[in-house]
Amino acid sequence: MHHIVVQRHEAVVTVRLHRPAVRNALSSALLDELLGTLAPLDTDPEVGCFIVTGSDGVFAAGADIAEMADRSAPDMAKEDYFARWEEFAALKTPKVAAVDGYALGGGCELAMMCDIVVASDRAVFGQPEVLLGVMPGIGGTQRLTRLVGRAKAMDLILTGRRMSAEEAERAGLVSRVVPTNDLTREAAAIAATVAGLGRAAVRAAREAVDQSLEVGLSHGLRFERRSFHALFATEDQKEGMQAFLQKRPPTFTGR
Ligand code: CO8
Repeated sequence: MHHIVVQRHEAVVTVRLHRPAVRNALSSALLDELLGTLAPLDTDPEVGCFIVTGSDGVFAAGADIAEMADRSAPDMAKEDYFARWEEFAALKTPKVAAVDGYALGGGCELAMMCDIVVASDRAVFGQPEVLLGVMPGIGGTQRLTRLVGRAKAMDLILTGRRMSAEEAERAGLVSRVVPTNDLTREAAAIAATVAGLGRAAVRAAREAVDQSLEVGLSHGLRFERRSFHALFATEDQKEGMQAFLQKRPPTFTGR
């Protein structure tokens, strides 16, 4: 592994982007390593949450500009460049992004592909692609607009300006902002909480929330109800409800 560092602590797997010389720029090789690592773990019943993080002061400075710079339009179309990032977004295991410093371009898009975004108070988000003569290409125009609304998405994407963690939280891109020194601990605590819950419930809830970005209300409500009903086939549903009624903590088994 050259571009990421992977650590496992109980049911939580942390992936640290590690291309310090280029501010964790997201190359195709990095994506290969990321998917090669996380896709098999996505079906591992012992894994309950992923954390994606960067280094001190840089989450990721975007897609790898050097890799793209000389490509032609037919090259990009033929490869369907960036399409495989959707495989990352589609992983069923909940993903926590722990963002310190720059999350620009593809870095911001990567954070938005995660389910819970915890940011340090010095994190900076932006979609600066117009400054390079291009536009967001890993979901920025779609996810950012759904998360923060058209007015702010246009402001950020058409000017390329950066926004602070505080503004990103106010706008709905970031779940929590914490002091920089607390970032790792906070992300680990969130991931441990999620990983300790009933696996089927967490995965179904995650998928249902994301459906709200895809479909209309009545379809989404139907999807939610069907998923809710299906959870009554799990032992964790019986255990969770019985434990509540018996006034004791639940023991979830993932079945
Ligand atoms: N790609 C490749 N190399 C990079 C990148 C990047 N995204 N970002 C930084 N680097 C390299 C620099 O070239 C530099 O290399 P060298 O040491 O050889 O000169 C090294 O990293 C350090 O960079 P800086 O000196 O600039 O470091 P600073 O700490 O001063 O600044 C910043 C850090 C603010 C993050 C700055 O590097 C920066 O602005 N980076 C570019 C941010 C950006 O524009 N991101 C958007 C990239 S494009 C994208 O994500 C999606 C494109 C969509 C295309 C759609 C196609 C289908």
